[in-house]
Amino acid sequence: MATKAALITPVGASAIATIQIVGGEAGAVLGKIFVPAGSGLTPELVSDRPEMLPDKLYYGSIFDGDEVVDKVVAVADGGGETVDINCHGGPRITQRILMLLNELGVEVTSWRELHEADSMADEIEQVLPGAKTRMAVLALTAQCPGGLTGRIKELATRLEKDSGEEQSIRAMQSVRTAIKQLLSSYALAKKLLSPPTVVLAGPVNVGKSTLANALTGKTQSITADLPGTTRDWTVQLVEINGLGVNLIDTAGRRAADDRIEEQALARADEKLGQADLVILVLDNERLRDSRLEDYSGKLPEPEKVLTVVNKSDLMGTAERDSDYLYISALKNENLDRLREAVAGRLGFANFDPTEPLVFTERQQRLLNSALGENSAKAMSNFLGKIVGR
Ligand SMILES: Nc1nc2c(ncn2[C@@H]2O[C@H](COP(=O)(O)OP(=O)(O)OP(=O)(O)O)[C@@H](O)[C@H]2O)c(=O)[nH]1
Ligand SMILES: [Mg+2]
Repeated sequence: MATKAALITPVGASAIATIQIVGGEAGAVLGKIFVPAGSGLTPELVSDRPEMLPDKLYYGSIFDGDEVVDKVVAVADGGGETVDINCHGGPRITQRILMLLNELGVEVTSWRELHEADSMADEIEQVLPGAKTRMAVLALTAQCPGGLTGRIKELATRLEKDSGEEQSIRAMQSVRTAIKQLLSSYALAKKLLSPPTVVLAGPVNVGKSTLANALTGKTQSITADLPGTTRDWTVQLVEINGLGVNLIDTAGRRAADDRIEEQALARADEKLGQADLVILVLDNERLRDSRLEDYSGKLPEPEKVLTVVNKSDLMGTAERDSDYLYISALKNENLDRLREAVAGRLGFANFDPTEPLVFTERQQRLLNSALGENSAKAMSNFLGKIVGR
């Protein structure tokens, strides 16, 4: 295997960063650039280098020629195939050490690739730090030993039963159906782990920004009884029924007054194009003469548009159209129903985080490979790889 190295701590300035070298040449490569303190020599001049004992910390210097790049603490594992260099955490230092390693023939890569997960437990560990909500954490941690692990093991057992040919064909059929069902959960996992974009759109002055503030629980957007208040769009990460979403508030739509407003509307349209869901906010007046022609061709397909009528507190006993959800952003009315509707449109109506969830591309690939196999043994082999040994 080629010797590889990666920064395994987060990118950016920090007190300490760790660069890990993995592969048969890891120890030898370290020897070319690292000199333990006390020897007073540069790497080229060390002829009688004391052997670095495994699993011991060595304080010393990383050299580029005869120039000291950084004072570091290095440690090599028993086989000498993994070396950690704990250096100072300035990006220039870490980059320089990685460049030095690269010049010595080491392939510089990402920490993910350095430790490519081959089991679900590894994958959970890798994905968990990116989970933005409690529900995402619950869903991930539920996948091992239960959840997806449990389901995969159960499917493998079904395939491994030593029975007649006919039964084996039947088992494969039932496992295929179960796999297809599992594969459909991957879209949900992607949304759970990478917040979808929800855009607030609608005419001016209907209360989009007031609604944005109500959903985020902060006074982020300026609101005013002046049409055209919002210009640049804003984005906030909001939790909606356990799901993290990027909520975007945009400029209200009307015939633009000036060039700035024209630009604001163009930017709002750009966001509409990126939306996983658009909350189209109207008020009762706009609803009555709503022709929405100025949106023609700008809104995404109808399944991605949720129309709400705001300012219901001003409506008194006026008749309500059952096609729409009536809310009051100002008085906090029906916002729970709105949250439910948003979660529902994004596929999370009855989401149970303890149910099996396919949450990585590797799992998806292996499940697809299992689907394509024609023997129970080959299918179960792919399933085994998902769980890992
Ligand atoms: N009564 C009542 N007033 C509301 C409600 N929501 C917003 N408003 C008021 O309506 C006015 C406009 O609200 P904004 O939130 O600024 O409206 P907007 O849609 O963001 O407007 P633009 O940024 O101009 O497009 C403000 O005076 C709000 O206080 C509501 O539910 N009920
Ligand atoms: Mg606004």
